[in-house]
Amino acid sequence: MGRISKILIANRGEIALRIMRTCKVLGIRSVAIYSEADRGSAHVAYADEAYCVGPARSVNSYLNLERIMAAIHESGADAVHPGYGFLSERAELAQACSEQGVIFIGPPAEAISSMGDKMLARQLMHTHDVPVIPGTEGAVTDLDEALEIADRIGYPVLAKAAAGGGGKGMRKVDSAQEMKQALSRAQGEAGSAFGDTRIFIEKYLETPRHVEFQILADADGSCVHLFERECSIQRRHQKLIEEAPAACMTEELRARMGAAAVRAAQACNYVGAGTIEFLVDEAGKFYFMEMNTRLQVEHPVTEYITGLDLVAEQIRIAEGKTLPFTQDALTINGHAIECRIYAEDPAANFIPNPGAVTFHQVPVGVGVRVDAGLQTEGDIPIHYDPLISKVITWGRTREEATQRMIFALEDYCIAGVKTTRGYCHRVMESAAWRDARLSTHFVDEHPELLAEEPVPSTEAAAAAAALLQRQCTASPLTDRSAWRTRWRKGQSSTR
Ligand code: MV4
Repeated sequence: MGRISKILIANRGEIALRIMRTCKVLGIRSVAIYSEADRGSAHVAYADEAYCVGPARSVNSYLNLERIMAAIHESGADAVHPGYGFLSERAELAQACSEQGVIFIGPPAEAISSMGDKMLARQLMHTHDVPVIPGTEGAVTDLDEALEIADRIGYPVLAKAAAGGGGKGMRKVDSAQEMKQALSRAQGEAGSAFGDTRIFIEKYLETPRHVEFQILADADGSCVHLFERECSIQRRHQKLIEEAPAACMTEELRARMGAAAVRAAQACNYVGAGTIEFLVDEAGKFYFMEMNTRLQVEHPVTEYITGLDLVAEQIRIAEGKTLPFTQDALTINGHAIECRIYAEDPAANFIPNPGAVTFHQVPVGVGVRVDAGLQTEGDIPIHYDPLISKVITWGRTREEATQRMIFALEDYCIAGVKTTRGYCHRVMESAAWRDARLSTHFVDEHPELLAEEPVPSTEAAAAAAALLQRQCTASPLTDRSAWRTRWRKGQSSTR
């Protein structure tokens, strides 16, 4: 450990740029890696140096541990930030770093492995007094055992892959008759996706909310939580809209869930930034679902309500510094919302719609932040996650943050690909969102919010951007003629 002076960012797109921005603020040099498909990407241009790590396909580049370790050595980087996705939750990268004397900006390899096994994590949580969903102790070994457990906890149940996460290898079972087929299907899926056929069974929660707690832990064993985010609006097991704090939260529940989140982190000797995901049922009971051992896509909403820079905190922790605050010093300020702008077609089950973004101008304003992977134009390659950017707004209240989001999405000018912008805008204007009637089934329960939208043309987006520009230049703050008139008349500026 010790001072970090050069960080290699083992990632691409908006998160690579986000991390580099903090590096710049802290006076740390940044090293980009890129695949052949990303040669012209913004994250390559923004970095102090950049290394090609292989061809377009992720397995050959952003997941290529050998090439990445070689880039670390060649650049002389003393630390690696993995971002999210790719190698961020592979214990191998953390392990390789510690063997090579490179600082991994993330938790110890052991914490990654124990939380990566969803069944092991469940057992660990149970022994540390963190509530888990009623279900099996370990893996189910045969059909009879599965039927017995399901009978005891009551149908419907969920068969989940031990190595799973993100909804893969998950099967709902409504009755005993369905058990045999559900088990073999879940096993088959888990086997081909993870090479691990172990399955466990949980009570199926009908309409849960997804509430997660951000935690920070230092190497001295101190741990705090940075409150919660609600991420119930998802499609294909991928989050789309998040907010902090959760609209359904009470002070009492927050205190209990926050304490459970801290216990969860301490149970696996966690160090760094992490997230404990919970499901909350209609009765307000909460259950541990999984722990994410990385910085998450939706971290900016937490940054807005706490005033912290989570990447800077990660770097401080990785340098061996102790947390600069205690739990008591942390408070929630206002409300923040994130809408993810993906190159996808919402009307076609949100299938990816990659391609060339021919025009891109992001909104600005008080309480508006945009983390984007490209500037005025660029490609959304087919090889990776089609996330283009994230629009994050802050307000004193949920209503103010929503209003700012509505205008920010209207001012977002983008052409060339179909995006989730319009869909997010309709969600923001819906009564269900206003009344915070949220659950993990939100997207399915609101088909009226889906709409066929054409691919926006470059001309239309450029015209919209020009109109916005005109409104800005016509403002009394920037119009020079208005200023001159007031100066001549000797008036003080009162507008
Ligand atoms: C559940 C559940 C209901 N009951 N477990 C989805 C992703 C994976 N990490 C676990 N998931 C779920 N587990 C029980 N016992 C419902 C889901 C779920 C879900 C959870 C959070 C956010 C969105 C979701 C969408 C569908 C299902």
